[in-house]
Amino acid sequence: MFSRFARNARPAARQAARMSSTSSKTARPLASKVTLATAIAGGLGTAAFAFTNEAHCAKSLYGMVEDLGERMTAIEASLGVGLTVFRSELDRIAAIKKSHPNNLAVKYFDEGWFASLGLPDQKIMMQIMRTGFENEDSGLGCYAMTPEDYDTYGDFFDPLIRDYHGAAKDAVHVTDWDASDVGDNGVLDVTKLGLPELSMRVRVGRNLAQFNLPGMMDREERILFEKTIVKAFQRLIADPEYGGQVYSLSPDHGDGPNPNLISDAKYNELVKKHVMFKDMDADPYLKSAGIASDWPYGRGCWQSADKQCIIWFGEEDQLRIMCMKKGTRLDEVFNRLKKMLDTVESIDGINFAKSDKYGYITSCPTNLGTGMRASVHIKVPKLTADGQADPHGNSPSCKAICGPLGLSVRGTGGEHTPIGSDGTIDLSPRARLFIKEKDIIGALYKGIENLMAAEKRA
Ligand code: ADP
Ligand code: CIR
Repeated sequence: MFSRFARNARPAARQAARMSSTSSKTARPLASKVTLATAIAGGLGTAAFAFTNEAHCAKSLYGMVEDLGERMTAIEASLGVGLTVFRSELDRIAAIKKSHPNNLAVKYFDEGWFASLGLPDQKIMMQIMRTGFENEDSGLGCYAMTPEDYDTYGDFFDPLIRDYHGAAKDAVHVTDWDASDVGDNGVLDVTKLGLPELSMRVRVGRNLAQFNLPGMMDREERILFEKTIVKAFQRLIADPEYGGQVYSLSPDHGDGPNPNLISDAKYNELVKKHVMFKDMDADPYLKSAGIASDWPYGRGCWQSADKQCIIWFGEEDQLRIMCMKKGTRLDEVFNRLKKMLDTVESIDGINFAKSDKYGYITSCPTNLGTGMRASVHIKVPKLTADGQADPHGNSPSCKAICGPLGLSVRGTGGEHTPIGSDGTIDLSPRARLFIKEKDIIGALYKGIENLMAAEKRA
């Protein structure tokens, strides 16, 4: 249920960003009623404190404004204000419930529960849902707008998350990177499976607790985030283990030029090399969610001198942190990523958003928990014969083999890109939540073994 305490607990820096935002996008509410009430109470409370110097006076003012907020919510709910304001969206959602039963967000959206929320929370819920009702074919259909949304709108999110991740009601996420007992005493060597060097990549999604998630950010907050993270990158650049440089797409920094700006040609070269992400503005799901807004402000990456460590900023999650190289030992990229993450987390001001129930917070509920996708590019020409010409990398026969094995298949340029003409696919375990990190890398190794056996049989 909507928790005013969760809303009030929104970190101060993010409150300030929301309150001071100059964005005119109606889809992005600047401040919820309770946020506003808190600010008013904060102002009044401070004045009262100055006059009387009695903490309980400020406290009782907070209480009064909170009570007022609750009463307003009750009045709005009983008048059905939200049901009128959002009638066309709600009708659209009701129609999609029938036409697209696999759209999970639409499936778990309950109009009666929505009506019980105050108008500011209804606005946020609509933004969370927008990608799902503007893109009826969504498999998941929603993105969180702030790290707290998973609690604040838990009545909606929790059953959806447990359905998507096939988890019991009481399952709690556990983080564990110690892969010393996985494979051959921690060694995951694909030459033991008869394979040559493969392109290997392990990434995690991370978000800083003090910022909104990318769907709720405005241009000002995206630039502020970029400046914050680029400052943190200086620690990596100064470290002989990493070094490297920052590549940024922000045309300017609002208050002056962007020293890390790269040309279009350099950007395209980095995309081709799998270093930078694709144009997010071309993704209808991210566009509807507001995640692609203000493109290309606040977008870029840092890459280490040896090119193996990369941190994206401003994509679907504020940060995607990854290790990537051609090699034979999966454990090497996995362990290097863990080491890099420990270094990043030790930097002042880096505080990853985390939930007791769901582990690391990500924009998309599919990535919650570990936020991890571990993948290899691997050649399976027989299994992909029916998909090599498909522009979105869809090979029904390869998917039929991989699905029951808990594996996802993508094209070699990432999600929704074609499979290589030689039958090369991007193979990764599907699970992210209620699974340990070490078991994901173990599952990738086992998955490669199973897939190669299926390719031999085909
Ligand atoms: P994500 O993995 O972050 O969910 P994508 O599937 O869009 O996102 O992939 C992002 C980029 O990473 C793409 O350029 C893709 O080709 C590249 N990539 C993913 N796995 C590998 C790999 N094992 N080797 C090389 N590049 C990879
Ligand atoms: C959907 O609902 O189909 C899209 N929003 C994609 C969901 C998969 N998650 C992801 O790419 N992070």
